[in-house]
Amino acid sequence: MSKNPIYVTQPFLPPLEEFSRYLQEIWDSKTLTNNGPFHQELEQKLCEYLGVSYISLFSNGTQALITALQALKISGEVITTPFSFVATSHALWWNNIKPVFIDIESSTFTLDPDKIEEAITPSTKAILPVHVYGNPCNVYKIKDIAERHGLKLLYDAAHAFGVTLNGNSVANFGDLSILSFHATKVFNTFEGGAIVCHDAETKIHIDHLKNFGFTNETTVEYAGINAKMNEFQAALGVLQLRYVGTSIDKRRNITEKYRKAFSGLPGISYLNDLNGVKHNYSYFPILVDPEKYGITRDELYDNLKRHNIYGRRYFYPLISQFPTYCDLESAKPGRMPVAERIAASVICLPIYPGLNDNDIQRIIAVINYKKS
Ligand code: T4K
Repeated sequence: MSKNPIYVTQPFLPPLEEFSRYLQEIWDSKTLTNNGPFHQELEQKLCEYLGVSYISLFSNGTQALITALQALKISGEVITTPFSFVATSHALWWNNIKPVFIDIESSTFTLDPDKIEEAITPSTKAILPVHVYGNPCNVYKIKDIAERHGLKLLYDAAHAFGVTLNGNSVANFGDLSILSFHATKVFNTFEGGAIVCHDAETKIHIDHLKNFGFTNETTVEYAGINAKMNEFQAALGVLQLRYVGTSIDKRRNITEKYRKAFSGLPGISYLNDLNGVKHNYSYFPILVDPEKYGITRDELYDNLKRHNIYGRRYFYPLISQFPTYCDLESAKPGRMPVAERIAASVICLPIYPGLNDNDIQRIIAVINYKKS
């Protein structure tokens, strides 16, 4: 039995002494939240780093999603993927919107554009695809469908920080995109998130919505929420931005080691880099084919655990299988064969900047030897 536990991820943290200077500034200014100087600095630096026009910071990605749906005034039905973290559909549910689940593509695990049109009804108001694991959706095809049917398009880009498609940030696609800066993400502010939008008017509207709907000191125009990012999170974000490029390089390095180790291993498959995409290597999902590999996904998952290695079966079960959603017509078993197959065979292996070579070899050894 090996010693230290290895989890699916571990947050990157900058040197504490560097952060203490930022904390001193907050202590001196006594500005803790409500669009303070670090908040403004982070918004500006993120626009530059990501190559997006406007960004509005949030306390977390889920609040960003919920607020984005409010900003777009969505009601009725929204077409979405079952292969995501449950926050994607919960944001719809919290807005009284009915999710309509459709299948995913086996090449990227993202929403299958060819399944969208048959799911559109008179109540459909929007499409909510997810760039799952940071793999860009088929954004051009989805845009075309949304435009032809007059649907809003909101991307859940929680996994896609820094990902570009043909040189353009994936966060630039759709009417709005949301990001997550949770501890488990490529870029973290402990908790945090953002909405990316295309024009100043929309940003101002979103900023009002996340601050109770206040439009000035005495006017409340909307039933807004409190979803503001505080100065501690924003200051950390400013510092984290200096390191995120190196973090992504380390993740790419680990990805290459995994790919090399598993290429040709019967029954284990993984995705390669996609054409035109600059990836962020946020996750390393493998698919287990029990016929060829010899043991099932869950047996491998348990073997890893016995070796103190905690992969995660993201995203199993499918969102559509949870009690909140399983009675929906679109959630019925058998309707989304690709998503069901992927959810039944996936394990995300540990990947994070601090994962050292010994630990990588430990993980590879268990997968190569199957039964030990
Ligand atoms: N949309 C999508 C597609 C998402 O994936 C998410 C979040 C959202 C929207 C919503 O964004 P946020 O509101 O979260 O900003 C985690 C995260 O909590 C969640 O943010 C994330 N997706 C989801 C994919 O993963 P869990 O329940 O798997 O996390 P947990 O606590 O089991 O952490 C995994 C491992 O990471 C732990 O075993 C150890 C390590 N870890 C975790 C934390 C929190 C640490 O070392 N330190 C930490 O502080 O959900």
